[in-house]
Amino acid sequence: MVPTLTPTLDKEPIAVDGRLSVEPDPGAGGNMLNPVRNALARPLAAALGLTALLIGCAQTSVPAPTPQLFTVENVDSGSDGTRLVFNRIGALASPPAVGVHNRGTLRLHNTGTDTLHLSSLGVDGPWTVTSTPALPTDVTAGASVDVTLTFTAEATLTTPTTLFAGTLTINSDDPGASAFPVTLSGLWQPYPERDPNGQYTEPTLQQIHDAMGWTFALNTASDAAALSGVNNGSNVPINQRGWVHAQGDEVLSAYWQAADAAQPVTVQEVGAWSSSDASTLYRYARGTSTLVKVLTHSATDYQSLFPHADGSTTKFAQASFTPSGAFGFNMDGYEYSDPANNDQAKDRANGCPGPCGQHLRFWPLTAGGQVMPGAYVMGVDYQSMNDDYQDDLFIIRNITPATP
Ligand SMILES: [Ca+2]
Ligand SMILES: [Ca+2]
Repeated sequence: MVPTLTPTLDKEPIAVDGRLSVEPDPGAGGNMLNPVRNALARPLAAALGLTALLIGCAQTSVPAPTPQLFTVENVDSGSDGTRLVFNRIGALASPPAVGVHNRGTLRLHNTGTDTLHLSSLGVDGPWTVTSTPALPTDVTAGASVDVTLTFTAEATLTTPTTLFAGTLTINSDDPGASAFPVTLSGLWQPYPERDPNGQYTEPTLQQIHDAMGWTFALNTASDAAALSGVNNGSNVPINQRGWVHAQGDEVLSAYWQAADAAQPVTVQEVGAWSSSDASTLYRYARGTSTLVKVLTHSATDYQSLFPHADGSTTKFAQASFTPSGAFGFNMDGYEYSDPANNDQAKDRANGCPGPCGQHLRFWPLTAGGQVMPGAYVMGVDYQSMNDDYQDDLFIIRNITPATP
C-alpha cells in the first residue's frame, strides 16, 4: 500500500541549471530528499509529481539521509575557515610600495555525497569578492571551489590605525549551514611603521590579537601597570621595559622542547611590523651558541600579516624542524628567548626593575575560545626600541616549556 503524504515543504522545487532540484529545509536536521534526489527525483518528479517524490521519506527501507557536509578551508593560514584576516596600508589609489596581506582565499569543500548548490555570497564590511566561480554554481561531491576576497578599507592618513570587522555569508543548500558565516577582520594603518612626524602607526599587539580572534589575555587588571617611557603608539598596554614578568596568560620559559618528540615543531609567521628588512628566526640547542635558521620573511613584507618567505611572492614564511632536546629561539642574531643572553642596558635605562632582557614573549594559542595544546604565540621586540612585541609574531606548534 502506498501511504498518502501531504507535502509539508516550505520551499518549492526549483530549477537549477535546467535540472529539477529541491532545496532542503535547513531546520529539519537533515535533507530528507537527498537520497532520492539523484536516483529518483529528476525522472520521477517529471512523471509522477511531488507526492510520488516524497513517498521515499515515509518508507523505512530508504537509507538514512546523508547530508551534504560543507567545510571551509582558509588557504592562507590553514585555520578552519571561520575567520579571514587581512591588512592594508594607506589610500587605495596610492598605497605605499610595501607588501600587505589584503587578499585572502577560502576553499569551499563539498565533503558530502550529493551535489552542493552554491547560490550566492554576501559581504558585510569593507571587502569585495574578487574571484569566484559564476554564481549560482554546483559543487559536486568531493569537489571544491575557491573564493578570494580583497580588503578595501581606507581612511584619511591622519586616522589612527583601525581594526575593521565584517562578515562573509556563504549561501548554499548545505542542510546544516545554509547561510555559513565567515568572520572578516582587517587591520588598516595610514603609513608603514611611522607617520611623517615619526610617530608609530603600526597596529598594536592587542589589535593584532583581536583581529586574529585570539582570546588569551595579553594582560589582566591585576598585572602591574605599564612602565612609562618615551615610546609612543604600539607599546600600550604591555610595556614592562623587558621585565621578566608574566602578564595575562603569558608563559615564561627561556627554553622549549617538542611536546611530542616523534613529531616536528612547526612555525608560521603571523605578522611582521618592523623596519624595512628581511628578518630571520633561528633556533639553537640549549647550552650551545650555534644558530640554525628556521625561516626568513620577505624584505618587502615588513608591515604585513602572513609575510611571504624570502624570495617568494606566493609561499608564506613557515617552516618545520625536529629538535634534539631543549632549544631556544633567536631573532636575527640579536634577541634570544633566554633573557640572560640579551642586552639589558636599555631595559634598565627605561625603568626595568630587573630581572630584564625579556624580548621574546610567549602566550598559549587559542582558537575558537579554546587553548590549543602544544601551540604558542611568540612575539618579538627588537633591541628594546619600543616594547611592542609584534616586530615578528609567530604561531609555533608542538612545543612545551623545557624541563630545567
Ligand atoms: Ca619593536
Ligand atoms: Ca613593531
